[in-house]
Amino acid sequence: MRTVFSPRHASHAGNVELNSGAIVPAFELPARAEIIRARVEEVGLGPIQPPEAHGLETAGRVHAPDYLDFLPRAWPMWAEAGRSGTAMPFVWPVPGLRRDIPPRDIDGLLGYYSMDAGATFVAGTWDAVKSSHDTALSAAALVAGGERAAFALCRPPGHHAGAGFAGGYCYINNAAVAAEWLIAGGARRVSLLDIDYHHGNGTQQIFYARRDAQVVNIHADPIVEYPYFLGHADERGEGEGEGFNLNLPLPHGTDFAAWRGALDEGRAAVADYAPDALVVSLGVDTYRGDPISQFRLDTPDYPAIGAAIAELGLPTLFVMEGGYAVEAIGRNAVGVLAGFEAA
Ligand code: SS9
Ligand code: ZN
Repeated sequence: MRTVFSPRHASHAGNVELNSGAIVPAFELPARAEIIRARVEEVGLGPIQPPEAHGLETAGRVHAPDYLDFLPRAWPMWAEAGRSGTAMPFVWPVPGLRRDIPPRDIDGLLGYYSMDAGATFVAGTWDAVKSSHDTALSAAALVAGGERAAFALCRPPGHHAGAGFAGGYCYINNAAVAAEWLIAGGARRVSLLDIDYHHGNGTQQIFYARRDAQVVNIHADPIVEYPYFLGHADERGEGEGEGFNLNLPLPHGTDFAAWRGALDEGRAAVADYAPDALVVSLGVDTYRGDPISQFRLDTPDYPAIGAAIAELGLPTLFVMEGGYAVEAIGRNAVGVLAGFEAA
């Protein structure tokens, strides 16, 4: 399996985040992608290639144009206001406040275009976000070109980013853009299977009213876990998309036996849908050692996940999402891919 990787991810560095009432170094950091890349080489998964540059036309069909315009402007506006460090919102237009007059000030705009304080900006953020987007599309092109599978080693991740907002370390929804591109290129139906610990609220929102994309999420129950406000089992899609969204929430403490049951249910839904391609949002924050998550999967479980996904027999694009146990992230993420390859 080929891996697409851009060293430009590394310019998104030094961010801080709010965690339990303190400002701490962001858990989503450059070493994550570097350790996965090193593991791809170590196990000989296949060639590693840089992405091609892509325009933002496809992104403009899953994201609001004004939101996409804001992303490259966020840091320059912050710097223009005389600030340094990490740009982060502190006020949001929740229901009861107005969204119809976008603010002109950077503090207002950061809140206007985000769901939380977790998608922060430093000087190199936009370049990394764009390279992550290019990585997803370049890997999608490998799959569209006939490869059985490809790995988009995206950083930053994407699955929390919605049509008009950033959040949870995510800016452009790489998996959604890739799926949209596959559909525009002739796929009649695409399934998105999100196995990150956190519900992929952005991906769900983007495709919620569509029947040409099925979204299946296996994740920690939002009643007790981030993102809290989406990801319940009764969310099944709307309009012509009704029946094409499946949420499989699981409790804190879930082990591989129970998780595997949800995967089997998700796989059955994908098989029923009979898509032309599969996009896997590959998060490995389900790992027992993850510092911000509470499932109990272990390193030997990840190849079994890859093998189970391979049984679907679909052209498959793996898109990297979360995973914050840095020392284990290479073994776990590449474990899924190697398990897929071996099946
Ligand atoms: C820790 C709270 C969790 C959001 C986690 C987003 C994971 C993306 N400060 N913050 S895969
Ligand atoms: Zn996650």
